[in-house]
Amino acid sequence: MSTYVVSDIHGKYDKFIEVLDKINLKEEDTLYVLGDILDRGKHPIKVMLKLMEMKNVICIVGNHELMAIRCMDFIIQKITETSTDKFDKYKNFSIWYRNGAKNTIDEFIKLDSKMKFKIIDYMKNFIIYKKLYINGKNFLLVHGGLGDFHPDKKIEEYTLDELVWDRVDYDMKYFDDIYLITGHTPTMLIESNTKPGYIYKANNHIAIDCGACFNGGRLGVICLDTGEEFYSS
Ligand SMILES: [Mn+2]
Repeated sequence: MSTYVVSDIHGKYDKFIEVLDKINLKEEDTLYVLGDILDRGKHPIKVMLKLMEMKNVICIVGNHELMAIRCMDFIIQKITETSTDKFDKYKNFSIWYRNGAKNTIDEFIKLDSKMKFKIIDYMKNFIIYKKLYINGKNFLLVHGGLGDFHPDKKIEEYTLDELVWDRVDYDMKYFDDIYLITGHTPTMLIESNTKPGYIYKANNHIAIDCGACFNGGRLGVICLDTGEEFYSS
């Protein structure tokens, strides 16, 4: 019974299948997906459909899923009326589109309507964070960071944006007894990182977005029981 974490798959279906093979995920294992499944890469919806059929996957919401949830209803509807409410939706759509939504939309609109609603429902059930205790170690899993961090602030007190959009300061140790596992920030962009392209571990941080959707980036997976790391080519 092992626990694995992956993040920021961003439509990289082949890389995802490759790391799944490498970890040899068993039925009794659990895979946490730390958000940003959608956008940028070629097959975001194909990845989502794969996750939906896997029984041992738990998804945590990323900012790209948040943007998508706000827009997918709008894509499905026929736009026949003009109201001020619609302008807000156009605005949301434009933000999502500028963040790499094209491939997600191209795949999404080809689905039948039952499947479209299934995907929306699936994403609406994503959790926001997860606390784990494994082999004597505490872990806190969240997509983005702990925006407006304060040591006494309880996880429940953070806003959705603070957990999903804000970035972690990797030079700062947030907790003495909790490893904070985050995606959202590709490890090659962490200034103090001496091993770009690898999972970053320092100051009780574990940053696992190895930039799969960028040139030279790859998909990283960590096993929380052993600390073992796995990478796509
Ligand atoms: Mn993100």
